[in-house]
Amino acid sequence: MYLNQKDGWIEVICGPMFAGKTEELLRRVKRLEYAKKNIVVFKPLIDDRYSDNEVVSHNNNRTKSVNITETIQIFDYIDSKTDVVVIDEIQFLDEEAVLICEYLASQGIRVIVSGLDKDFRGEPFSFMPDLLAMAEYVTKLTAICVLCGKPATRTQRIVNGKPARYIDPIVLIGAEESYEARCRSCHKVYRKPKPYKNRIKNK
Ligand code: TTP
Ligand code: MG
Repeated sequence: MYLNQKDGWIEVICGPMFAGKTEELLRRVKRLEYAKKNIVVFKPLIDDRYSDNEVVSHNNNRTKSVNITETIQIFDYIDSKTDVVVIDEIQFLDEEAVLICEYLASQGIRVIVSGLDKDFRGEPFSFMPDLLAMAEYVTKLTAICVLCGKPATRTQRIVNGKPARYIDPIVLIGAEESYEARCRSCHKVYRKPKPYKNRIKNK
């Protein structure tokens, strides 16, 4: 170990909606602020639910953030003094995010990101599997299933009171749809293909 060595790494906080991913991200940011680290927080512009230049959790905790539409813009806001790069809702960025997180970590930067591991269909969310594979540390949070109270690992999308259709768009932040945390058995997707249906004998 060298003196003054600057170690970089990637940590990912993932899970379904309502798991407290943003809350956990903000907790880590707060600790690093107390330690006087040089931190830059980013979020994709696509999510404008709360505020334009802040990351806000359900508990109303918040921190200043920079809106970006493309991952490459990160380089406009960091310099040699940056210790930590933080990105909330990373699943909405372009897939260059994986290479850029790798590069930042290789340059001694601590990269802390949070994002959905699965989309409303219960399938991997865009480049998240690659990012999870590259990360040194992964925290997979669960929520609570609104139907049965068991740990929820999935996000149920509901449109007009019914489970969303498999063919619906992955990215949807509008007024008609709503989301719930659900466990594997309570999670429903209208017309999701079931390739191995009835393949287990006597079940
Ligand atoms: P999140 O920050 O993951 O949701 P959250 O704030 O409830 O979770 P947490 O407390 O863990 O931070 O935001 C997810 C966003 O993604 C939300 O705006 C809805 C959207 N979304 C899609 O566009 N497509 C999908 O398939 C799913 C599951 C969510
Ligand atoms: Mg969140």
